[in-house]
Amino acid sequence: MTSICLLNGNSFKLWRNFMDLTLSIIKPDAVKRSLIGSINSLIEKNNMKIVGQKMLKLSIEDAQNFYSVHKDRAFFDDLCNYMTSGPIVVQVLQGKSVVTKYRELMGSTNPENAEENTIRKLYGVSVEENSVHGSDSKENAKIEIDFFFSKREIF
Ligand code: IDP
Ligand code: MG
Repeated sequence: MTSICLLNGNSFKLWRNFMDLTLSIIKPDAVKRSLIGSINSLIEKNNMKIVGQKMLKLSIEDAQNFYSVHKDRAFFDDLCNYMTSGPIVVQVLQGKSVVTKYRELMGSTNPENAEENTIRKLYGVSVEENSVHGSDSKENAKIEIDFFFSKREIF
């Protein structure tokens, strides 16, 4: 009986509550080089589930809002120009401790310092064009997911 209960809808929703969500962005440099499939494959091989995904192009205002935490940094204008230079893929990832887990798979901000087999080591071009974004905390993950997704777009 227990195993049947574990499979019913309510129990599935309860189980989902133990799984975290994070926001991932496949940045313009990676989309331009046709790396969406390769990056998604790494995400899935590492037991993170893509539960929301769409391609879009940010306006300059979108980029400035999304990266407002960096507005006083010297690289802010360049970063916003780069993030609006082409389409991006925004994704919601689900998994146990997925915020930390995806940050680990991404690697360090500067690809030169990133660990072997991380996305940024494999595909990053420079400290700016580093192929992917991932939320840095559970709190920011919620804010960033809400920035891009409505509830009906997350499965
Ligand atoms: P993160 O993406 O690893 O969390 P952040 O410090 O939050 O790194 O920076 C946001 C983004 O800004 C980086 O992913 C990168 O694209 C860009 N960036 C960060 N530091 C620099 C820099 O020193 N020069 C140019 N771009 C930078
Ligand atoms: Mg960051």
